[in-house]
Amino acid sequence: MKRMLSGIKPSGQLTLGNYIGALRNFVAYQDEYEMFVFIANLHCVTVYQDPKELRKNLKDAIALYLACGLDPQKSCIFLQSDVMEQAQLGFLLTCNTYMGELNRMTQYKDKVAKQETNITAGLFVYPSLMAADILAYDADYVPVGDDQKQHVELARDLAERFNNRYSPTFVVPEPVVAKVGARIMSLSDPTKKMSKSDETNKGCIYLLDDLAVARKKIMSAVTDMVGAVQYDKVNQPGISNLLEIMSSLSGEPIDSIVTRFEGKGYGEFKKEVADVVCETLGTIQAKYQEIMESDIIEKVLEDGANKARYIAHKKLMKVQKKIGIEIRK
Ligand code: ATP
Ligand code: LTN
Repeated sequence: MKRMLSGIKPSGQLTLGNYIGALRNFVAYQDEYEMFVFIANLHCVTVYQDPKELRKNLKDAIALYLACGLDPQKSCIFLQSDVMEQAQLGFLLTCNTYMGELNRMTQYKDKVAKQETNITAGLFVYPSLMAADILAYDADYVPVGDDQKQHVELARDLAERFNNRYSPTFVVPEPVVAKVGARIMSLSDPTKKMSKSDETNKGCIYLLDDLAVARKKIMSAVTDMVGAVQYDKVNQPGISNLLEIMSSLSGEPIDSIVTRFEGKGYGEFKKEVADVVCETLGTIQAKYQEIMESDIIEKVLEDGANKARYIAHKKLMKVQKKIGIEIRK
């Protein structure tokens, strides 16, 4: 069975973008692959987080993993910081990454371009840690949204570099980006990604949003003056985004939705999008409540960390021997 791995940062409450672009796919893949899914809590602190909020977001994220259908019997679910080997491998890979490569990472470049202050060294080297997350487990595939593809490509480069410099050690991973829903846009500005850590973003639907609030956000989503429900990302980014949301949640192809709404107004269309979204959120939230009331989270994390640590430890030892910093057999 091929192995698949991915992670989400608990840098805020999980969004509909995270669900459509990531979580939903993890759930679908867990029957087909040996799945490793973790909470990237180390990645998360590359930007300052309020500790109290972080604790809440972290627990909610795990509960939402389970509520969205990740099954601990099928997937190894764990916390990044529980596997110290991952961070140690991260350091070793940082020593095999060039500054120029990190300088080229769009996520970092965007922050620099926005003249954000207090960009940390952790944020700069984050892609090398992400490579370690992936390479420690010999993941064959890494399902991610569009914005993370470049980081997985760096992980490939680092794996190949290490394999060539020393000897074959790492599996070279492949990014898997879904055709529909890889980049859900903000409802208030459909030229920007729907992002959980964008505080000004009113166009973001959180998985734990009150259903009435979520409905209102959709009904007031920015559209255009064209007046026809069509998939045209350039001229109708708002409507196209709603079409992607609806299609990925209902399974109905975009073409078929477009045909059904021929000659109909945006109000009617938005109402149906809101119905589909609220149905999804309602189901997730009911399961989330059950999970929060149980004591399953700690057990899941403990089992996940034990399984993950075993694999990452073996890989780290192998790497350290090849580099020459470990002399014991
Ligand atoms: P942040 O705002 O802190 O950067 P984020 O919401 O962009 O966070 P991440 O934790 O970086 O989310 O992403 C987790 C996964 O969800 C990644 O695979 C990412 O590509 C995917 N993802 C995030 N936002 C979207 C979106 N708007 N559309 C599709 N996929 C998304
Ligand atoms: N950087 C990713 C989260 C992440 C990840 C990973 C995803 C950290 N390590 C390894 C896939 C594989 C993000 O911000 N979404």
